[in-house]
Amino acid sequence: MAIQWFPGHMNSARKKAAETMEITDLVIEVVDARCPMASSNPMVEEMRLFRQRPCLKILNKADLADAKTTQEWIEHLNAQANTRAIAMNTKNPSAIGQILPTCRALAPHRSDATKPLRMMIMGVPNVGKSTLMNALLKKRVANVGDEPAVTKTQQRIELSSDMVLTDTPGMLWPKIELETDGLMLAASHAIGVNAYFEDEVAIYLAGILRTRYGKALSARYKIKDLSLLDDVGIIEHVAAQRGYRIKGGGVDFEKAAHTLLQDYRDGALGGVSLESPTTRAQVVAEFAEQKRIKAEQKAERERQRQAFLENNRRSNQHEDEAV
Ligand SMILES: Nc1nc2c(ncn2[C@@H]2O[C@H](COP(=O)(O)OP(=O)(O)OP(=O)(O)O)[C@@H](O)[C@H]2O)c(=O)[nH]1
Ligand SMILES: [Mg+2]
Repeated sequence: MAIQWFPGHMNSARKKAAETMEITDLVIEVVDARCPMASSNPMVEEMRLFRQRPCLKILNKADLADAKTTQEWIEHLNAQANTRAIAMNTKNPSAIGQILPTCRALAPHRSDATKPLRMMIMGVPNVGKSTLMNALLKKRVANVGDEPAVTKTQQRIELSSDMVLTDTPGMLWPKIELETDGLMLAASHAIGVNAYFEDEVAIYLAGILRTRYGKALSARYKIKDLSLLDDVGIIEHVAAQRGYRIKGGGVDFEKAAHTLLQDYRDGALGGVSLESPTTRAQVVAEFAEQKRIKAEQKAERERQRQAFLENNRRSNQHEDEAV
């Protein structure tokens, strides 16, 4: 089952964001560097393109991502029209100085007190929007916390006489189409814990770690021969290695699943990226192909239904004529 999370406050946040977009010159979209496309909100894209606003994408939590893959994403995103991308670790924001000059360059017509540059920070929950706002202001004006949906309302702050910044609540969208996007968002802690099963998400994460980050995975949990374990086996191994047991003696799978997720979230496995421009292109192409096949099957079923109805109609007509 695809993971979905669109609580009521996000619907209000969407309406409010659409209003604020009208009086915004530039969107700063904070995405998760470990899954920059899965964490790009299509609603933000739609709103911003409707108003033709440029976008600065901040690939945040870059300290937790695979540096090589993050660089590939930066190049990929910088090739898009009206978009600039910067990798960032807002907890240790040494690159923070790049942000405002890049924003100015994206909206050069807004540059003085009569026409201040109006920026809106948007993004999925728990990705670091408020931390970024605080870092830009160099003081704590917004609450931050490691759980989705800390910020509940917009907050507008003057950065200087010619720059205004609005922080917004984290937003997802009503239907996450790609199942793997939901899994990536849940693994990266952008989704409320009641909207998914941790063991399902951890099994997905184990699959990525096994195929792409086998060395770090084996080192962390002292796995001797990773080729002997499948995704579920990895979590069972974590449980055994940590001594997680349930009453009666079996392994505590849920606790081990939680540990794996927490280690990924804390960076204990080193830099991990869940998707790259190449894997993304593959997933999108597969999804489009599945959609095409489903549409063809639906059309074929409809064709058969119409043929059946037509046959019925003809045979009824035949019988009527015979009487
Ligand atoms: N490792 C790491 N953690 C970060 C980074 N930026 C933010 N965090 C942490 O991520 C968590 C969420 O940060 P917030 O700034 O509250 O995120 P937000 O996007 O405002 O979240 P909502 O308001 O809930 O949508 C906090 O625990 C931050 O300390 C980063 O660059 N690297
Ligand atoms: Mg916030």
